[in-house]
Amino acid sequence: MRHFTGVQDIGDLHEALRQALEIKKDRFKYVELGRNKTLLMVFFNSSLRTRLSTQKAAMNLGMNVIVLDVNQGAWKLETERGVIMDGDKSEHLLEAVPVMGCYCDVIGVRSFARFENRADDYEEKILNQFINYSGRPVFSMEAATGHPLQSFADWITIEEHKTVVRPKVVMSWAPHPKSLPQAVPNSFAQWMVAAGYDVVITHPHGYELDTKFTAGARIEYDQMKAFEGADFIYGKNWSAASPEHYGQILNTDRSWTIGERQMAVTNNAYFMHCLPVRRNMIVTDDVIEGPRSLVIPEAANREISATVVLKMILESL
Ligand code: AN0
Ligand code: CP
Repeated sequence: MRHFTGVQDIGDLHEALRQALEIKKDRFKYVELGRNKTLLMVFFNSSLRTRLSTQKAAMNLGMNVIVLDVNQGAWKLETERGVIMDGDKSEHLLEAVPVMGCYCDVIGVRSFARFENRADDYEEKILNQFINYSGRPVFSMEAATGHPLQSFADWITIEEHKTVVRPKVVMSWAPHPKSLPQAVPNSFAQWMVAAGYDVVITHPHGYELDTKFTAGARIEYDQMKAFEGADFIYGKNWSAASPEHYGQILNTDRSWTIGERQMAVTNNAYFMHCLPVRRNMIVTDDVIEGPRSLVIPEAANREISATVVLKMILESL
């Protein structure tokens, strides 16, 4: 695997899971693989888990790590061609990216949807500029439309906790005060369908995700109906994905906040969320603190998914 931008890049899913469980038993098994190799992590947006878990993964593999927070200390970057750069941006991405490639062997990029232009976001313009101009293998640390390292970790977590071969996995929209990207729900839906689970997505009207990511999942607009018999509940907010309302908040109905009322109709489901989460907007204190909450094991598995992905990339160098 050279680049990692989605589930399609990982190859055979069961082999990936086997490697994940192997690494979980012995995180330093491949510590020689990354000797004298450098990972550059480039952040256009904030992060806690991705930053720490990916750096830890690189250290598991013996790599050196450099972190660049583009908005803190680097030059402000222009991303459009043809712009007369007489404003506040001092450098163009088309020089900055190949320069970054000079100092490392692998690049991880976090670059959220900007909600300025749907086509640019859905074409993954920034991530693709890294792929096309850095000369290095590139992996997504959450780009405009996907967060595959998160979904891989979520999948490992479900495999570790499921009690039936094909669990019912329900992803539920929940309210949030700010516009959030569709990256996490897109990747989660796509990865869960690829894993062969019974996948249901529930959200208010207007929050339909792009079918490129949700094909194979069922949509149920009635949240309580969707939750019936669920084995896993995945809470997440996202903003509207449609061209007419792209990036907008269309609904703030707090009856969608996931609490004991909804969890009561599930099959004693586990609760999952990628974090960071706003309590009592997305999920109540009781549910997230309850015995069926998997939010911490999911975060722990981010180290494992990142180690597998970096290992596969290092093996391709
Ligand atoms: C981001 C999002 O929803 O995509 C990152 C989640 C991993 N969340 C926020 O910006 C709060
Ligand atoms: N889940 C996740 O990616 O968290 P961060 O935004 O803190 O990295």
